Amino acid sequence: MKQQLNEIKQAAVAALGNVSSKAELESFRIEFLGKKGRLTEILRGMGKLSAEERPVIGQMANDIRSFIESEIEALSSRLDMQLLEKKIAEEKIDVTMPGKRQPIGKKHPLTKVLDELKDIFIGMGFEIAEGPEVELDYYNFEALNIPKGHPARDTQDTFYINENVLLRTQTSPVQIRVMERQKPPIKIIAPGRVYRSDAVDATHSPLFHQIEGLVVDKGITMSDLKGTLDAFCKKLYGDKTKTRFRPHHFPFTEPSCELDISCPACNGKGCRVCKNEGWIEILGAGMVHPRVLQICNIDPQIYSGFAFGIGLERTTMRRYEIDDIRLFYENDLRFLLQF
Ligand code: 2NM
Repeated sequence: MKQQLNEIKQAAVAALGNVSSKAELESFRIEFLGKKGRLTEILRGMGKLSAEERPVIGQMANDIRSFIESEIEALSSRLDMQLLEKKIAEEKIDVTMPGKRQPIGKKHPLTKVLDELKDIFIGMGFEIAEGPEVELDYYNFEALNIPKGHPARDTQDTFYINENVLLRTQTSPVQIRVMERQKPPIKIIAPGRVYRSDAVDATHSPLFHQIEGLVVDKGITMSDLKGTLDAFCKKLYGDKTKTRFRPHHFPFTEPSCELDISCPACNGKGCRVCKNEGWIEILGAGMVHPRVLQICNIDPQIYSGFAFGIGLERTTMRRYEIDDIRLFYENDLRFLLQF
């Protein structure tokens, strides 16, 4: 039996030398240590042995079993390691491969100029107010002292959703809403989309953007209007910029004016940019009509205010010498990548 056991050990060592995969290793284990394996067969015959022989053979069989088990264990980890190394080699990343270029986006020119305008007004202590683009007739017209029958109400100019609901034609309704719920002092700008039923051409679009400003407090006068807007123009167009206020008419302000700046291209001498005028119209403004304050429950005997409105498209077109408003909305990268 000793002889048989030694043969099994030698056979096991020889067989192990041919094992090159986990599957082969498992077959090997079953062949030698399995329920019907070669070592197990031998141990079954132990009953026939004498009392003296049995512990000696038993000890020897156990040693061989331990030896085979530890060989299996060692080979198993070697095979695992080989498998891992193979996997790592196959998954190697070539860091010299060219990467995928991620194009970096840019701000739309309207957004750039809007951000600039907002920064200037925030620097002067204004807060930013927002409101609905789908607005009530009341806030867009009635509360702004634009009576029924006024040309600005003409259905040709306004997109009506029904008799009482429309797309706002200015951002002033935002300011009415603020005055309704917030008592003075009020110092806000209301930037946003506005809508007018205009035919599209180089200077008209049914959707455009406005920034309107409003200041209401005790003792606000035309001097505050002039000083604030003069400072704004100098910040936007440079310190040398001169301003000129011309009388105008708006239903929601009294008195009203338009503001011109000296042409930044020629310093007022006259050129192509200002069409030889030397001046360029920038915005409309005025002292808030007492009736508008009254409607918002602000006592015009105690409070007064000024307001103004600037077109964002017009301002941006002037800034970058863009001659067609439609370029803003076409998303043509040849245009957009220039800013
Ligand atoms: C302009 C010109 C003049 C204006 C008036 C108001 C309000 F709500 F206070 F009545 N908001 N904006 C205003 C005044 C707007 O745009 C050219």
